[in-house]
Amino acid sequence: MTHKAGFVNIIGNPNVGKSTLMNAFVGEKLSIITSKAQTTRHRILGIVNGDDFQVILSDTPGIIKPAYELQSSMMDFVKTAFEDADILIYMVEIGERALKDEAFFNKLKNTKIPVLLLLNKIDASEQEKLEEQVQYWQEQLPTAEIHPISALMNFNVKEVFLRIIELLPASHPYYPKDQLTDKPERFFVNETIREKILQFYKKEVPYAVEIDTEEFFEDEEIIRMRAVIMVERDSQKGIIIGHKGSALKRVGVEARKDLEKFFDKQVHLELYVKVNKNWRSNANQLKRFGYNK
Ligand code: GDP
Ligand code: K
Ligand code: MG
Repeated sequence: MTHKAGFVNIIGNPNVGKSTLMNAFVGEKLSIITSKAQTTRHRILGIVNGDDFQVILSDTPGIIKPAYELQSSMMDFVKTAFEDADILIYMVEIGERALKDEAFFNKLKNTKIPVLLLLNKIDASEQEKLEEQVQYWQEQLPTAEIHPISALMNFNVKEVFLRIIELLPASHPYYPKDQLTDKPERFFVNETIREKILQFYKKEVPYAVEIDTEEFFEDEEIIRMRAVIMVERDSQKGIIIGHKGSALKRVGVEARKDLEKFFDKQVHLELYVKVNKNWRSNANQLKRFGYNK
């Protein structure tokens, strides 16, 4: 049995239904983990695993900005999306018209990467309009494969997913398949805490910090997590903790709020700070924190 794996980047205007599609894919599958962990290549939002495939979905929110900002920001994004992908999903919603951005469309037209154009929200459309739209997009992007779908109503979603698997290149999995159930969750916890530290402390401190979620235990009512914030010096430990623990408490409260939203569950988050003078240079520790280099 040949194993297939690859990166599927979802691009499109805000609110066309990209996140809804991700959730719909999840509903079809055996396992998926969402994470906002930054990796060297991708911001992974969802990995869907099967016995003989691994689909790594990446969604890029809020990319396409109002007209005056469009050119530069979109082209930056488009550049990465095109470099990274094995398959591109270009999502539009019914009634939407092509952007008058030739560079972007030329890229979409000329790329060697397979492009699936998903015409979403067809549940909210009449048949006649749908036919007109399919024709319109066929003219706009003759090289793309057009699939009318409803991400919300789960219409044609499975068919699109099967098509993705067909198009995936033969490859070993990029991420360990047996570890996905807990590791990315912990990564997400790490990243959420790190984000708060970046927000609340001055520049030098956050970069001396590494987070390790040592415990992640989920039961029916609550998820209990314990994370260590590792710093390099005693002085940094003092700063992180703050006067009578107030600074650390703030990190904990704000991180917990985000995590409860993310996991949609009550969270108990215990944080403590540890001085580890060599965390940066110790290769094994770096590996454990997810660095490859
Ligand atoms: P994103 O910004 O591209 O990620 O879009 P979202 O997934 O957040 O969806 C934006 C809005 O469109 C939400 O209110 C969704 O419920 C709605 N939506 C998404 N897919 C569909 C669909 O297939 N049909 C309809 N009627 N609404 C949809
Ligand atoms: K949205
Ligand atoms: Mg979204």
